[in-house]
Amino acid sequence: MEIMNLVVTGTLGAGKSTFILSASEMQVAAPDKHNTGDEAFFPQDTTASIDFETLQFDEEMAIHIYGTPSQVRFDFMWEILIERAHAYVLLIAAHRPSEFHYARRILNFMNQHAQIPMIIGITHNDCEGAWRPEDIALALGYHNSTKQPPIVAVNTQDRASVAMALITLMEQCL
Ligand SMILES: Nc1nc2c(ncn2[C@@H]2O[C@H](COP(=O)(O)OP(=O)(O)OP(=O)(O)O)[C@@H](O)[C@H]2O)c(=O)[nH]1
Ligand SMILES: [Mg+2]
Repeated sequence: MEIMNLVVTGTLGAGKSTFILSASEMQVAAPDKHNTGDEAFFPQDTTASIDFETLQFDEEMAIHIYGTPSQVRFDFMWEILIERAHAYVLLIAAHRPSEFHYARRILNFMNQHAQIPMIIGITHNDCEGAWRPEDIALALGYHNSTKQPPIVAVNTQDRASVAMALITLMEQCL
C-alpha cells in the first residue's frame, strides 16, 4: 500500500483541526475509524496531542494527514512529523496579522528540516479585518510572485474548499 504523509501546520486557530476533519469527510472509501495517534510515528504509550486522520482511497493508496501540535515552541514532535512528511499545508488566519510573524517562523523551521512540496492556505477570509492573500504574501517576505509557493484562499469548514486546496498540493507533488 502506498501511503502519503501530509502535514497541516499553521498559526493559532487558523483552522488546522477543521481542515483535517473536513478532509477526512471527503474520502471515497470510508475506513470507519477516527485516529488520535499513529503507531508508525509514535510508541503506543505516547500521548500525542496531534490531529490525525486517514483518507483511504482504495486498497493501494492512503493519505495520512497530521496536524502539528498547537504550541508556539518547536519540539521533537514537529521534527518527527516534518521529516516523514511528503508535503505540507501552512494555514494562516487572514484576520490575525499579529500571527504572521509566527507563520514566518514556521516557514523557516520547515525549510530547514525538509524540502518538500507545500502550499499556503489563507483562512478566515470571511472575517472582519482579513488581509488580502497578496498582502499576506508580502508580509511573509515573498516579494516576487514567481518565487512563492501557491497561496490559496481556503475555508476549512467547507469540504469542497479543502478538497481544492488538497488538489493544489497534489499538483505540487507531481
Ligand atoms: N469564519 C471562519 N472560521 C473558520 C475558518 N476556518 C476555521 N474556522 C473556525 O475557526 C476556529 C478554529 O479552528 P480550528 O480548526 O480549531 O483551528 P486550529 O488551527 O486547529 O486551532 P489550534 O489547534 O487551537 O491552533 C473554529 O471555530 C473553526 O470553525 C474560516 O475559514 N472562516
Ligand atoms: Mg487544533
